[in-house]
Amino acid sequence: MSTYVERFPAEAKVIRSAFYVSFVSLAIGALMGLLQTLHRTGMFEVFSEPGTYYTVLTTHGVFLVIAFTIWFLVGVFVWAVTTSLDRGVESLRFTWSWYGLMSLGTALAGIAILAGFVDDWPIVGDVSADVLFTFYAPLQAHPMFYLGLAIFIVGTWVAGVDWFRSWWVWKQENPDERIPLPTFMVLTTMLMWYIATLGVAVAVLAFLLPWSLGLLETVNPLLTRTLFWFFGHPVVYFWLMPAYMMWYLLLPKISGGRLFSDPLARVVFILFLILSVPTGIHHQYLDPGISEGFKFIAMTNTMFLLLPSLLTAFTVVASMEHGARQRGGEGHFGWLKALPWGNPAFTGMALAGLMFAAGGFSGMINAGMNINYLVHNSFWVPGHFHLTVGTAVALTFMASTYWFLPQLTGRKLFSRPLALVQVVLWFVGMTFMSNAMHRAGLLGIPRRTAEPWYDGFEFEAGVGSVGELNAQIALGGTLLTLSVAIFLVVVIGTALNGKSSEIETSVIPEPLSGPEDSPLVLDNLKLWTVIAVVLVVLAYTLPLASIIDRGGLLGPGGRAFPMSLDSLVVLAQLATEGALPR
Ligand code: HAS
Ligand code: CU
Repeated sequence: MSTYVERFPAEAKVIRSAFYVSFVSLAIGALMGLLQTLHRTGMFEVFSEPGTYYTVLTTHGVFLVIAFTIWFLVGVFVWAVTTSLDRGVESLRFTWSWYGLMSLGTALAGIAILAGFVDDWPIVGDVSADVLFTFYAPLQAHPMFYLGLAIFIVGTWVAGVDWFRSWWVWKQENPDERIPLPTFMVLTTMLMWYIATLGVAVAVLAFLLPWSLGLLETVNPLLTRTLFWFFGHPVVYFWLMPAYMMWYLLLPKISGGRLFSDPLARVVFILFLILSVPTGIHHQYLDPGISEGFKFIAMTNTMFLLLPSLLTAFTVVASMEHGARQRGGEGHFGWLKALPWGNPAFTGMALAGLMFAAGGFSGMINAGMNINYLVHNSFWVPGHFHLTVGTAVALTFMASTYWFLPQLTGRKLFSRPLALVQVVLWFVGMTFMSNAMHRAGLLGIPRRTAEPWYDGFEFEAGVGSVGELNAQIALGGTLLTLSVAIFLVVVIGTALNGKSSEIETSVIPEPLSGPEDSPLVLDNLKLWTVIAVVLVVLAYTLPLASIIDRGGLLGPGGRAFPMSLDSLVVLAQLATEGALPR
């Protein structure tokens, strides 16, 4: 019983089903990426109506960063919890129930977005949700979009309950054991996710949904933006932490070695739990209505948040080096040659890590309050996030699929060479595209515009010419689309492949420094959650209070009941003085 599907056939089916939704979303999103890259660079005018550009961009963004990523990671989390606790899920029915909720949510939100491609539907009229993946006001979507989003997020919450439940039951049977590392990573990620999604839950349920249903006349745009970024920053770690999990668990194993340090890995995930949320305001350095002091605090927290990634760079590279030396690698850098470069799962994840070093660097630049003024809302920002979510995460997910699929199906990977070409093509395509996007941003070229011709405005400077940059972006984007197409061919080919008995064991080797070296306090999830909540309260109470105070809960002039905190105070005074019925 060495492969996962032999040990847990029913769970393998859940994971496969999650992966397939993820891959369909990837296909739709990637196709939109191709249209985008050709249109934005003026290579080919794909749409003549500006509105269509936003429908394409929203489809691209939401299907990739919400559906592709989250569907994939819930599958990985089922794998991590069941293998590391060595027990199946407690109730398959319960597991399929969150799968069902997430599917319903995806379908509703997805249909609302795709419906935007047609102007007027018979009977229902205009249905659209061209609000981009940063769906705050004043952009407004059809209620079906917000409803779908809410159901999808509730689905992920229920999934978290499933994993916590497995852990609790396991704990009753193993009271003195440390939480196995993969489960520890899942639980800390989910705790972070519960805190982060409170922001988007309030934004959607209290404001955006009632507003799009016509129950509220107005909303306060700055408030919904701030609540969005309360969630919008930590969501990037919801994507990254599963990718890190694979770097910690699979990269050392495939390199032929063992994880360098279990305690360091635990520290990294705790740092993400406590620091991911109180930083969201670094997306709002240019928002009027939030004082500089609050922005400065967000910047300071962001700089602390670099730490877990720097620790990861160290731990993961050290583990790879250990593996390479086990395989006979020698010298200061000579060991790099001994790594298993012929294995697409390895090469894809290693290249994803290399690119993330650059993406992390552009993140540090974004995070500086003063230098952010230069790059904000420019093409630089898509350059940054195509290296992070678009490579560190997406390429890791695709590469690890090459390891997972044989485990989940008992079938041999279809064409290793093709898979290898796929991951290298992604790396090359992204090098062209993201580098040129960063440079284009420095020239002042904006992100998110339906008009790539910029009304004849010439963006010439020392950094390069627009024509050359556009050519690189279009070339890179086309290579990326080709890479996704090859990925899908390998996935489908594997699903159709014959069963094989030669699949390697799924057992993850013990770390060099194991849990016995980790201080017990690291496993005290309650403590870290309390600290995380306190930090969020400290970072967000005053900014939110001042936004509501200045702009009203529903915006200036909104039909809000408490127009401002001041008026609440006046009401309270009147009530205590007996002037108002209590
Ligand atoms: Fe970011 C904007 C700051 C990380 C995603 N970011 C965005 C947006 C997205 C995004 C989607 O402060 C755009 C949102 C929008 O639509 O407006 N980001 C940061 C910082 C980090 C960071 C400080 N971002 C990410 C990650 C993302 C992501 C991760 C997705 C997964 N970002 C910002 C800021 C903005 C922003 C501002 C707002 C910009 C604006 O003005 O709008 C840090 O977490 C980065 C830390 C990373 C490192 C790198 C460590 C290196 C490692 C590699 C190890 C190598 C290996 C391979 C394993 C310090 C871990 C070895 C291989 C061998 C062969 C040896
Ligand atoms: Cu951020």
